[in-house]
Amino acid sequence: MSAEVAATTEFRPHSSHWGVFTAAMRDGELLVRPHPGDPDPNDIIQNFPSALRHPARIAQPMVRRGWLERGPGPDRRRGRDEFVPMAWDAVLDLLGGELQRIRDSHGPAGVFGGSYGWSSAGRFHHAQSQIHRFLNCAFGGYVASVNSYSSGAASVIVPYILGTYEELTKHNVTWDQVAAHSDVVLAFGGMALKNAMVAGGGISEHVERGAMQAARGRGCDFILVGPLRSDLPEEAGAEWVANIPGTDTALMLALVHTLVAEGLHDQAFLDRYTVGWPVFERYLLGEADGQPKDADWAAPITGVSADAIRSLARRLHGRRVLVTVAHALQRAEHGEQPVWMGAVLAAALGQIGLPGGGYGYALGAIGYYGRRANAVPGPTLPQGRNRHGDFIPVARIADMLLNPGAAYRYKGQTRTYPDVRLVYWAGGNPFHHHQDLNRLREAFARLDTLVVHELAWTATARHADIVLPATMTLEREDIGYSSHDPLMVAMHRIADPYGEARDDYDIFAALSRRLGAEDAFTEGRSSRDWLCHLYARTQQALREAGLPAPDFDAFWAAGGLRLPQAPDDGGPWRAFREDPEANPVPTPSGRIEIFSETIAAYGEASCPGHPAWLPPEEVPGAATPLHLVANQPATRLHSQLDFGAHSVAAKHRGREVASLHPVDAAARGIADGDIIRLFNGRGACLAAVRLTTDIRPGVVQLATGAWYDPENPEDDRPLCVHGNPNVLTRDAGTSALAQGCTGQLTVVEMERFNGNLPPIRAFEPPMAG
Ligand code: PGD
Repeated sequence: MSAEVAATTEFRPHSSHWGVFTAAMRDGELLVRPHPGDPDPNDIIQNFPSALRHPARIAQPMVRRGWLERGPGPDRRRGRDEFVPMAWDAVLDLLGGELQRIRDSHGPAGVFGGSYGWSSAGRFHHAQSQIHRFLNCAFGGYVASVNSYSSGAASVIVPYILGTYEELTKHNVTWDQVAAHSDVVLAFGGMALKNAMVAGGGISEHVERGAMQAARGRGCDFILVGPLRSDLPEEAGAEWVANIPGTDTALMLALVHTLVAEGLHDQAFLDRYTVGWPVFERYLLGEADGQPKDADWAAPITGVSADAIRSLARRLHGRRVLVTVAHALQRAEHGEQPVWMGAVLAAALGQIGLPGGGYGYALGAIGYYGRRANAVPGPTLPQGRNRHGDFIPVARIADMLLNPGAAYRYKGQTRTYPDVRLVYWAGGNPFHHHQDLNRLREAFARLDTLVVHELAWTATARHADIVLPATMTLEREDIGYSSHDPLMVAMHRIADPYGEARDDYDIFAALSRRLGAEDAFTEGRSSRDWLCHLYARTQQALREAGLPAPDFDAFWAAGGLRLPQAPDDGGPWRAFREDPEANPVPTPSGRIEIFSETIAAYGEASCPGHPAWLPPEEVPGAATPLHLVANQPATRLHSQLDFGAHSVAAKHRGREVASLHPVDAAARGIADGDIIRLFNGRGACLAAVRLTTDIRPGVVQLATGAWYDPENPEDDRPLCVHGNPNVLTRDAGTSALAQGCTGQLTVVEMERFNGNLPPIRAFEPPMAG
């Protein structure tokens, strides 16, 4: 169904989550150039040329031998078996039959179609939207997932305490305001440029480095609180407060305690704009539990001296302070607390709603946060209505598969895990994003059937029963759009599909036909028809605003369209500050909730009615004395195109590189460039060593995204020879309130690896027999 457009030798526009670019095929080689208007392009686009025709791509449909021979059912051979190539018609008949069987015997409750994952930037071929539309329109519904691995705790707690998650956190303070107005940016977890370099849907301008440089040039102080100095760029000239990972809530409590003890807090702001301060203050001052949360109390918890905490608090008084909290902090045990406590610290400083001040939750976490919103809507594929309605919090997938029928808590409710028999994934890689991968393997072994659409042989594809090869974004047309970037991109097709790969849309259209619901899914449109149809929404909005509204052909020929943007007027927080009665925030009280009666009434020990320091269960100890920070990588997005040259070049001896402090290395006889084994009770992986003093002693950092590569897949807990930290992380929710992912932080031990270095096989296609 893709429009038949020849691969192009001219440079044509395209887009990715890591930025807008142009590309061309010349003499069989892919050439990629960043968007000329981008002040700070993302080098990750240079993964494309080597990835396009890499043998890690999936060339034809494949079915796992054991599933083919014995039929659907639980099987520990998943991820260990060989694959049988199959023609498209035959494999679609087989899958159509299996979907019918599941629907007849289990109904929509038998299928998990959450299919979490970032897939690609184009708004039509976005795989997660395609699969949801297919399951809704052609299958009759599915068990869905809610929230995200990025912000599972924050997106749940914010509506109780601040209001609308999107508006009141990530977008309320802009980079322009920081450049022009902030005196102090107090960044918990920093704002690493590698994160801001990425934006869902693709952006044409990366502005963060320039904004920090401008703010710094004006005299703004950046203060980075976190174990990794690299979490703010050099341009910010930041002071570094290297706290123990996972202790930011205690540090914030002590800052607020100092403000209160020294009469430096803004009581008038708290009285007018918040509810619940008196309850919280009793806890803060120790009237509730006998323990004041002062700097002396926080010092041993956080690893920051009491004097440093007190002097930091004093420096915040009377200045335009912006408090930011990175997504990373809430991707850990009790991740709700730093999000909530960051808001309380900002409220106590009284700056919320002022230009460049207040609370910028997650500012810098993604490239389109802190930017002006587009004034007209962009294209979105309608996903239909899921009539089934059941869901799980996204990071509870292994729990669900291992414990059908079990009860769990979420947002004050007791819910029950469904009995899922078939999991269908398109556009995500749970062997990248999920925690405790050995447990995930156990969970997938319980299924009848696992179906995966992928462009490359990720570990998820290797664990599937039916693997359908999907085109890569460069091999199809689409529209690139991000809600806070003015350039809507006509993404031209650059290259022909690899092997027999097909667009996810075409695969779902063919399956819909087999389920007797083709029209319900396609509405009679080809891919090109859909692009025209989705574009019409933006065109109509432009026309209604009295602005030039080119037709689709003109948009396509121009390669893109600059969209109007809303003014930077301070948004809902400014309006709230000016008149809280007329412009309440959408919380139960209409104010910032420092104490939430709703949350308190849920009675969860893991998330009480006001922010609190809740010591984590998992702390360094004798067997695992080090913290492991498993953060986002810089040379790829998550695990995408890990086989691309830019990602591979950043590895050492083929392994992902872990950063550690020379003191921790010396204590174990480890030198720069060595290979180490990182391990804990859940698993083990190899990594290469980079020694640096820009990390707090006692902390090891290993980015996510190296493809899971078990040395011996037959083992229950194989060594990952490549460096995927999710073999080590813990599969537990942030709290009973949100059940978010806690993958950012765990505890480990390490040793020098002295054995023969096992080869990396993650990028070789699996055996086909
Ligand atoms: P990606 O590697 O982006 O990871 O998890 P996510 O699953 O999104 O996976 C996308 C997959 O889609 C890739 O395998 C890619 O090849 C495939 N793909 C791309 N385009 C297409 C297409 O058109 N069609 C199809 N069918 N497939 C396509 C990310 C998740 O990981 C996120 S968002 C976060 S924030 C979490 N972060 C952490 C963390 O900080 N620490 C740990 N330990 N773990 C994390 N996991 C989470």
